[in-house]
Amino acid sequence: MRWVLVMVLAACPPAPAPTPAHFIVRDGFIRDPQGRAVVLHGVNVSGLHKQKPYFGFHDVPDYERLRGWGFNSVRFLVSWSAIEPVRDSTDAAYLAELRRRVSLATGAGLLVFIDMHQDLYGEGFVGANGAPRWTCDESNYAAYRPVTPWFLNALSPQVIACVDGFWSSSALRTKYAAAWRQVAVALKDDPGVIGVDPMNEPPWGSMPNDVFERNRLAPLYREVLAQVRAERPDWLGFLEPAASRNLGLPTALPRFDEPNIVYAPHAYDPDAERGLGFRPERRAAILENARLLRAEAEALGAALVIGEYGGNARHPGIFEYMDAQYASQGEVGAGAMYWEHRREDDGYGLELADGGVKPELHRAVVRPTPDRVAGTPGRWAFDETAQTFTFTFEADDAVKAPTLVSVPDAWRDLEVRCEGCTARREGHWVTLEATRAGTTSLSLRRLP
Ligand code: 9MR
Repeated sequence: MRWVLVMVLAACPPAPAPTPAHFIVRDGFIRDPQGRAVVLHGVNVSGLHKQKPYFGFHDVPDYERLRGWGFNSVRFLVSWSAIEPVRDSTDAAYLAELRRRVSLATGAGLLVFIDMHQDLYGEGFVGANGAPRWTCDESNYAAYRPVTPWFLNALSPQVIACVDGFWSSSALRTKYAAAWRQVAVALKDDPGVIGVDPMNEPPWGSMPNDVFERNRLAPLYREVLAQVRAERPDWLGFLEPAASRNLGLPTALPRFDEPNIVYAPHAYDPDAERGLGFRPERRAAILENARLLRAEAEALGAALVIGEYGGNARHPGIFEYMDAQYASQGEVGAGAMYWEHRREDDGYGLELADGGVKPELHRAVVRPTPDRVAGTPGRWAFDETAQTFTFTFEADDAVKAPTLVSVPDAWRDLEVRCEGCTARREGHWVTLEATRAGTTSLSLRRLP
């Protein structure tokens, strides 16, 4: 006989966030110290970090607002240009401010991993960011003529020259890893920082992308991991494929000997990225791509976190686009980080310039999501018409801590159905205790 427990739960005040300590990767998932699978569901903070002054508006109330929407994590952007604006000279004031800014997020109970960002090589190119100006010859910056959309500039001969210059110089790569060491020194005492994403959307320059991933990118990742793990041996490596993955080319990254690897690709629809909006018939392609990303993660022996997904709410189809992303993440059990937490009316920002929400975007992105799972996560999904979230997992009775599902605070009253578990509302979560090992199913319906 199967027992179905039906309850109506009301929201109650937040409980303290679970204390993070030592995270690992096992069987395709990040695991917390209690052995629970951790599903990162967060935002990128933010494009404002790409240029001087390298930080944005984000303060404690902003992070608390994100918590109230059910987010549990932040991909926090740093820039090599900010760390080492002048060759061989680290900006200590930047690193001190970085430490303070990151602590605002972790203090609000968010888990943080650090992304060293770049778009189009570096600061010397108009509209680009990442590597400091001194890392490439000035003649390249002078000859550069940007085109739109921005990412086509990856084909600029001058950008390619600088990218090739970086990948062919072991001295520059070592300096890059040394900049990472400085980040680790600055942040190593913060237990809420759980890992590093060594390079955003790595550009492959003029090399074949598979040769690049094997012979250039993987060695850089090893070098960066060695540097940061000298300070924080427990930090997870959120490793991205070459930026060519955004064009649909499968990754050729090799399996790493280093432990605790998270595969951290990005997921965008190419037409939407070109500003054309999202055609609903592209939903199947989003789902299929997520399956391929999970297969690539498995081949790497890694967990899967989609480090960026997002879109411009002014463009057609934003709800359908983000709904497809949510469905794809739930189908393959992927963590995912929205690009980006910014205030802007015409852009990917999660909020309007005045701090208001973008309703169509919000409806698809601010939804219940598994946070900690005492066992192996199965699928989760959301039925917009029925306003119902469903989630199944295989409960592991060796894991004693409860399963937590993040639920937006605005979901005041819920109808909860639990098969094989009991549930209660606690802070930003519905907390589940499995009553037996094996398949456990939860459904949450938002009551009007
Ligand atoms: O959304 C960002 C856009 O406003 C910038 O012009 C562009 C170049 O800096 O970067 C966009 O953000 C991208 C991010 O840096 C990397 N992944 C894709 C993001 C969305 O296009």
